[in-house]
Amino acid sequence: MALNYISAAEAASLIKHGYNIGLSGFTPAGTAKAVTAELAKIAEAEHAKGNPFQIGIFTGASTGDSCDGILSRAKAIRYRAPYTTNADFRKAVNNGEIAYNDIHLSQMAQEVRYGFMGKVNVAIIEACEVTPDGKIYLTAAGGIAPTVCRLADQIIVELNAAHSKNAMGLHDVYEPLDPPYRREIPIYKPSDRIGLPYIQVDPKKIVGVVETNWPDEARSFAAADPLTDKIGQNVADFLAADMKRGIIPPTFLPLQSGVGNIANAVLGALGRDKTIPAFEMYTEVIQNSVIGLIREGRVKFGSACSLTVTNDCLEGIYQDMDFFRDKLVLRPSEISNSPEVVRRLGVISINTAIEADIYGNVNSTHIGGTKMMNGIGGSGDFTRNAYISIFTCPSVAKEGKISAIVPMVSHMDHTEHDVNIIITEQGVADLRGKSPKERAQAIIENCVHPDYKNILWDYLKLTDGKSQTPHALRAALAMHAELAQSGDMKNVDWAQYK
Ligand code: 0RQ
Repeated sequence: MALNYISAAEAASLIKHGYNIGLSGFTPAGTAKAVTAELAKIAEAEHAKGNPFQIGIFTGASTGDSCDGILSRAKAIRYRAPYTTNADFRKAVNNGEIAYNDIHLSQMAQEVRYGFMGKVNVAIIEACEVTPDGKIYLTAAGGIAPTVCRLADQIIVELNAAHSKNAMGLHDVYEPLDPPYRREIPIYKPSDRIGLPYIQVDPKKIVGVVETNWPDEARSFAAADPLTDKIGQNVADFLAADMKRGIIPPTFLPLQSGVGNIANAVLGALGRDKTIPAFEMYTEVIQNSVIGLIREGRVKFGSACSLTVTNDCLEGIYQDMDFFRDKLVLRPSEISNSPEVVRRLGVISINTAIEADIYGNVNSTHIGGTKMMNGIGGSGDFTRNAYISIFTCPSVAKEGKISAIVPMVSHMDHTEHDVNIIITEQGVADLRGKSPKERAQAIIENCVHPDYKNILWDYLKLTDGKSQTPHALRAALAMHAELAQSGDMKNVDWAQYK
C-alpha cells in the first residue's frame, strides 16, 4: 500500500474538536512538531468564529514549544497528561484553564490502555523512516508511541529529515501484555534488547505522512557553577564511600539521573571520580554529559527513553552511530521506567527536589503547595524502587529567601518511606535505617543552610519531641506562610506558636 504524503495543515485538519491525540516523544526529543503547530492555527480560527476547539493530549513526558507552548497559547488544550516543562502551559494550568493529570511516567501507557483517560483518536508520530508495510522507525525517544499507535484510529507520521536515518536500530520497541496475562519484562541487564527496532502498525491506519525538517527543541543547559559542582561532588563522594563500605558492589550499579543542570553536574562529577568504576545507566533521559562519558569510556552503556541532548550533540551521535550502536538503547517509557526492572537491576536513582522536609518527605512538583511546576516525571518510578534513592537540591532558593528544607513539605510526591539520601551543597543526610527523629537530626545537621539551621532546631522545640514524628501542626507550614506574607522565610517568628 503506497504511503499518502500530505501537508502538515492537511494532517491537522483531520483532528476535530474533542479529540484526544497521542504523541510520540519524551521531553522535547522525538515529539511531533509540525502538525501540532498547524493545529494551533485551526484552533485560533475556530475560536475567532466563536466555535469551541479543544483537544486532549496524551504523551510520554514534556514536549517542545511547538506542541505544549503553541497549543496552550492558542487555548487549544482541554486535558493533558503527563509531565511538562513549558512555561506557557504551566501558566495556563495554574490559571485553571487546563485539566492536567500529573501521573508517573511509567504508568502513562498502561493507563491509556486501561481506558482511564478515554479514547485515542489520532496518533502523531515523529519518524526517521516509515515503510509502506507499516514499519515506523522512531527518532530520539520511545515515549508512549507503541501504545498510541496501536490504540489510535488514525496515525499521522511526521517524517523528519532533521533526524538521520542512522537512528534506525536505536530503539527496542516492546509493549507488555495487560493483566491478567502480563509476564515479567525480561530485562536482566541494561543492555538487554527484548523487542523490535520499529513499531509495526496496520498500514491502513497511516492516513498521512508529513515530511518535515524540524530539529528537536531541547533546552540547552547552563554551564556548571560552583553550587551545582559542589552538589555533584557530594553525590560522587557519597557513592564512592558507599562502594568502599561494600554497600554498593565493586562492579557498581546502574544509575538513573533526572534532567536539569544539577543532574548534568552530578554526572560530570561521577565521571571524574576514578574510584568509581565505569558504570551503566538505566535511566529515562540521556543528557549531554552522559554522551561525553560514553565517549570517554566512563559510561559503558546507556538505556533510556530519550536522547534529551542539544542538537549538535544529537548530530554527533548520529554521525558516530557505528561507535554508539552497541552502547545505547531507547525504550518506551513504561520499560525505561519500569518499577519491576528498576528494582531487579538495583538502580541508584538521583533526582532533584523542589523542597524536602526534616523527616525526608520530598516535594518535586509544587511551588508553595498549590502551583504546579513541571510534574513528577519519572522521579517516583525510580525512587520507590531504587537500590538507593537520592534527592539533590540547593539548600536555599531565591537568593536565600527560601529554605529548601522545611518542617513539613507543602506538597508531597515522595514519602519518607521512599527517600534514602538527601544531598545539598552543604552535605549529605543518610536517612537509611533511621527513625523519623534521627532523620530530622541528620537532615538539619548536614543539609540545611547555616541561615536556617537554628530556625529548624527551634521549630523542633515547639514539638513534644517524643512522638514518632514530632510536629507542631499550627507551625508546620509557617515558613511557607511567612514567605507568602513577607517574601522571606527567615522572618518566621515561632513565638506566636508556643
Ligand atoms: O525558579 O525558574 O524562577 O529560576 O524552581 O529550580 O534550581 O533551576 O532546578 O531546573 O533542576 O528544576 C524539581 C523543578 C528542579 C525539576 C525541578 C525554583 C527555582 C527556579 C527551578 P526560576 P532549579 P531545576 C527526570 C525526573 C520533577 C521531575 C523529575 C523537576 C525553579 O528537577 O521538574 O525529577 N523535577 N523527573 O528558584 C520555590 C522552592 C524552590 C523554588 C527551587 N523550594 N520554593 N521555588 N525553586 N526550589 C525527568 C523526567 O521525568 C522526564
